[in-house]
Amino acid sequence: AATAAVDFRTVDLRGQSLTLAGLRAAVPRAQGQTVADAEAKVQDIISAVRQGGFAALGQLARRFDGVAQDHPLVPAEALASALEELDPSVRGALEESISRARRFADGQRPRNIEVQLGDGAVVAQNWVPVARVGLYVPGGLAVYPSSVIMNVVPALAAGVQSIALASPPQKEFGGLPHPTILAAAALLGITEVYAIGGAQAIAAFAYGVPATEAGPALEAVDVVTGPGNIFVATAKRLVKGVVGIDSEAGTTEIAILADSTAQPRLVAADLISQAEHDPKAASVLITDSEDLAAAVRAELDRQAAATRHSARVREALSGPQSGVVLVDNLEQGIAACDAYAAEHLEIMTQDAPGVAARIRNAGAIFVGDYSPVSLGDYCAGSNHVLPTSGTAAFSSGLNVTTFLRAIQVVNYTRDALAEVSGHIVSLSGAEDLPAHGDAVTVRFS
Ligand code: HSO
Ligand code: ZN
Repeated sequence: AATAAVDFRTVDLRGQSLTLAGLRAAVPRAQGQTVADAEAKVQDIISAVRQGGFAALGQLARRFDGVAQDHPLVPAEALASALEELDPSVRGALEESISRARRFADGQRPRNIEVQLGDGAVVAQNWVPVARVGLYVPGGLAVYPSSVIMNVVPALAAGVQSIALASPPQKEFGGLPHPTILAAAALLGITEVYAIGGAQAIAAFAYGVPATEAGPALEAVDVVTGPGNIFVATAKRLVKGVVGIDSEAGTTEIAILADSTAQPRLVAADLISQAEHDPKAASVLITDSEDLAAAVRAELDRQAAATRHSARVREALSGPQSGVVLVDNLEQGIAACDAYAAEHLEIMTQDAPGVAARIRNAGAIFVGDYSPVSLGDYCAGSNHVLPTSGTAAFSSGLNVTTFLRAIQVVNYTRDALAEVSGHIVSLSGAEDLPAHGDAVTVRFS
């Protein structure tokens, strides 16, 4: 009902000295519907695409998207006309977003290095782009032209030569992806765009799809990236190893570490902004101030009632994955943030930059009152494709290096090899692999 309050639960960690494992178990998390739960369903989809190719993709498009489809490749004319018809203010915003993302991505490009380890002993490391990538742009409850930018810009900055993009077919647009997505792709010069959604898009990219009478083959890629729902994140986990992936960028999360100096109105607005994505989205406030927690609750009730996607927002805020975590002090707050490993972490405390510098686990960190997650979603220059559900403890948000490999190049002279040949022979003996040693000594006999 429109007047229902938000049921934002409390996890009270005060007075407890929990280990990292204890903290991890205590912080709010989605129950059920994890990547592991979705694996069986997603494996069926991947197998269907591998076996049935475009015919199977057509059946899945009918089943999940309600459209008839012979071949998912988007015609060049559709890309061109989407760009022509793009609203000028949206075009201006996309261009600014692209420009900032480009400047930051260019700055991210790692430098090749060369280290001299002795006379004539040189080891270098060269960053080399992968040949071909498949970028996924979601389109379920919302459409995400911003995600086109977040995927494409770092791939271009890395120097990737072949870029394919997929986004779900939309019934109301004749089975093509949303026109704003097509326009964003066209703006970036991307010409290979497919109307394929969800896990089936990830499978098509990973394994490739043979040509049919209806159209050309979709060539398999080296790396698949992009955000998505639980099924997309699961598909990426399942194809990892066949291809590279960025991270498991699933259902959105925001955590906010705030103290008594934070402004409840802003805290609530930011929690709601990400809850808007999905009824399963997670919004978590971590604070040592009971007063702030109470004021944020009141603001959540007020703002959630007034927002456009009220029902979705209330469901997200009231789920087990959302709530307030009460801590004794900032110290415990930082530990809770690290245990939670949020996709997005906002710091709204005194000395926000100092606190931000102490965080170890987060997909991206937003510092102070004027760096909301929405800024990062659209126009900061940072990337919004970020690891979710705790995977920020070991993976990074999408960036230029997602599309690069570091190739180490060894170049020793005769004298430089001679200098370490005795050590090689010793170690080859210790490992009972004498042919390794022989391969060195043969050069000097
Ligand atoms: N917050 C989402 C990205 C997004 N928000 C796109 C709006 N549009 C995941 O980081
Ligand atoms: Zn967002």
